[in-house]
Amino acid sequence: MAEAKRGVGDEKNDDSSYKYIEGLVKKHGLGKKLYDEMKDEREKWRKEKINIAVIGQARQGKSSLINANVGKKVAKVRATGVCTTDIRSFPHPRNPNIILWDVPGVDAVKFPREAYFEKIGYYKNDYDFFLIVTKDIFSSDAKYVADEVQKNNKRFYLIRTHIDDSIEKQMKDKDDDESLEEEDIVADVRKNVKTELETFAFDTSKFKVYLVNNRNPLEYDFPKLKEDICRDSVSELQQEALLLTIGGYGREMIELKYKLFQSRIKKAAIASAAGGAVPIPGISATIDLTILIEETLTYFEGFGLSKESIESLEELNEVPKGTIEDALTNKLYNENRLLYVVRHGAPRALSSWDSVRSASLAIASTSGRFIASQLSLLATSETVETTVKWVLPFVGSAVAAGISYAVTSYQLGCFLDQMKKLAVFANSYLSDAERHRLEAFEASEDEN
Ligand SMILES: Nc1nc2c(ncn2[C@@H]2O[C@H](COP(=O)(O)OP(=O)(O)OP(=O)(O)O)[C@@H](O)[C@H]2O)c(=O)[nH]1
Ligand SMILES: [Mg+2]
Repeated sequence: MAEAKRGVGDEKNDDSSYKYIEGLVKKHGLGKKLYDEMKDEREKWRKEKINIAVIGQARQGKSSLINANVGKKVAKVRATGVCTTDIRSFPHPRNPNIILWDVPGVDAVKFPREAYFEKIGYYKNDYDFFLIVTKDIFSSDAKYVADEVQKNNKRFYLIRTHIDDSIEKQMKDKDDDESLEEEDIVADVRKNVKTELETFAFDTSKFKVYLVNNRNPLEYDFPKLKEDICRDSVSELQQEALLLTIGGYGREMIELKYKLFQSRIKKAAIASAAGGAVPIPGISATIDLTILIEETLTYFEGFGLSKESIESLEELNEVPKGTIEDALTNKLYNENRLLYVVRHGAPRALSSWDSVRSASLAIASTSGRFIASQLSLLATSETVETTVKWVLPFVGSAVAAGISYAVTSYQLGCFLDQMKKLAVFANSYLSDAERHRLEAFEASEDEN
């Protein structure tokens, strides 16, 4: 095995990585087959089907929970009126293979226990996990559902909605001279829910209850809920699909995503190497650019750092439009001009073999030329050279392929590290915004 130092972003350049790449090159050779294989590998998560049942009695906040999870109003929310008791499905707008099912709870008349699982399409829809929703107390029916689900080795999450309402009501009801903090109320609700669950013989050391406000998925236990859903995934593919679709903020979430993106870098770099073997002068940098841009934009979206995500973050935090976006853009501009150009200037590349071969559209633009010039500087750097030496044994005489691998791997690694910092930055901004929200809330209480 070749002796070479690791390049930044090349953390996976260990023995198993070496064998993985060597095996792939032996099997497919360098070229279209390997390029396509690596593209399929990076896109596989989109085909992963996940059915999530959101279950509960009428008017508990099921539809609102679905909307809060997908970040869009897909399910109809009603304050009053006759509620429907049918089963409805809501494919995630960004990934139709992740489907949230709005499912009525056990009901003595329409959905009695004996026929319940048959009626809710449990066997047909093959739900992967359940979100059991209540705005008040969990009943023995919730326990019944949880037990059945567990028998089938499926998982469930207990969700108590309307925590914002509970806080508001208690604040209003308190005596004038009583000192009551929001945290006290939340702690109290937590304690009560635990006691209720113990009444129904739930093992509360094993199952937590997530207190949420469906009107703001950044608050209370919502981020933790998303994080646990992703963390509990039954396979890496399921986790990738969940992380890239339902996402979410929070420090832990950033770590999970960072690890996922690290594992994608190798696949992107191999694809680049496969393309780099094409003996067309000058094409190597073009190929790097195509894959590099697409992969980088995937990380931006995944981290919730796309312009669209930042905008909805501002809305949820009720900060003036542009506040977080401007702060983020300034930081990026000052700290990593190349990444700034990718986020703000690069057209989304067409990552298909044909577009790669017929020269990327991206390279024709001013931003594309800037990125390409930076990459060609990088191609001659010492860091890249050491990785090229490492990779050369299996790309043989195709030095261009080695350079493609090394440049893509190094540059994506640098971008990823910078994006992680940006995600942490946006996250800390969130905490500030949350603090402001609380201050505003307290001020309005003073006025009342
Ligand atoms: N304050 C607050 N209101 C909520 C929350 N979740 C839901 N609501 C409100 O509660 C009402 C019912 O919410 P839905 O999401 O329609 O509840 P549902 O369980 O889907 O109701 P049905 O489909 O009619 O059975 C609506 O007015 C929502 O805006 C929450 O966490 N906090
Ligand atoms: Mg509903």
